[in-house]
Amino acid sequence: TSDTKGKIVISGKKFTEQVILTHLLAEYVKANTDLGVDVKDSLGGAFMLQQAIENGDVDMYVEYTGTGYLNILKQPYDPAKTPEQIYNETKKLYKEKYNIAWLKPLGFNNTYALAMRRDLAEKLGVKTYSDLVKHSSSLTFGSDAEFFERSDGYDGLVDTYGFHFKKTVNIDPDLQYEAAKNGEIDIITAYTTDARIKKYDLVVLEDDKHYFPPYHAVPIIRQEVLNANRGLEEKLNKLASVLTDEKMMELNGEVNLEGKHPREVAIDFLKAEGLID
Ligand code: PBE
Repeated sequence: TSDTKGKIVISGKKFTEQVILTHLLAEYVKANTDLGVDVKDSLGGAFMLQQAIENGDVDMYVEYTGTGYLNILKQPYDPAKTPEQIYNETKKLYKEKYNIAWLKPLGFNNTYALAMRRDLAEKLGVKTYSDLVKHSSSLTFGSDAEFFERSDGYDGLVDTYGFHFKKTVNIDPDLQYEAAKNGEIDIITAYTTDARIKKYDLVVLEDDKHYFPPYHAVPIIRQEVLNANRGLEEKLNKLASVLTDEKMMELNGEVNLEGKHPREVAIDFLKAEGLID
């Protein structure tokens, strides 16, 4: 169990954006508070992070509203709800159930989106998920292992649209774009802030039945840590809305396309925003 005073354990999931955000939080806390910081990047998926923050091995990481709401809290998703409603309900339930605080959103939405090679999309004439249904039995579908287990994942997607894919494969989320480009997989569950969608000229199809919820990125932190450190919440909330979908995609691209280190990308961003010296 981590100390509630003096040191804070900051963690994140195992894909590029999360590694950048882990370091972004860590460098910000180091520069703006007296707290020591222990960084545990690339810890695992949503379930593992939830366990770690519940039992106190981790104090803070960035979660996404739809993931917290559907996947962790198992709430049913009503597409009529606004992103703000999803955020507010998620925040309230985490506080009640887990004593975990949802801080202010960072400003971007990273949703799943079915994507495919442009030439294939044009050949089949598909623009929406519904257009894909009649072709699905001749197409392969690839996603990360977690997607096949999630309540906002594969089973619900297939039920909602009536897909019958020829084959499904598990693939590391950071390798799926290249696999789609090379024709190894026809349909992937792209993350919409990933710069490789554009780089590889993949087409993002429209979720015309609104299966996927909003996934706004939000730092979440154990309430005990906030209680033990006066002023911390206010400082962390200075990160509210510092990012946009475009900016996050750009930062992801600096790592995935230009080979920069995630920590370096985080530091350069914080400096440019005047959030660290
Ligand atoms: N997401 C979309 C997922 C992965 C891609 C960011 C909402 C998540 O980590 O929950």
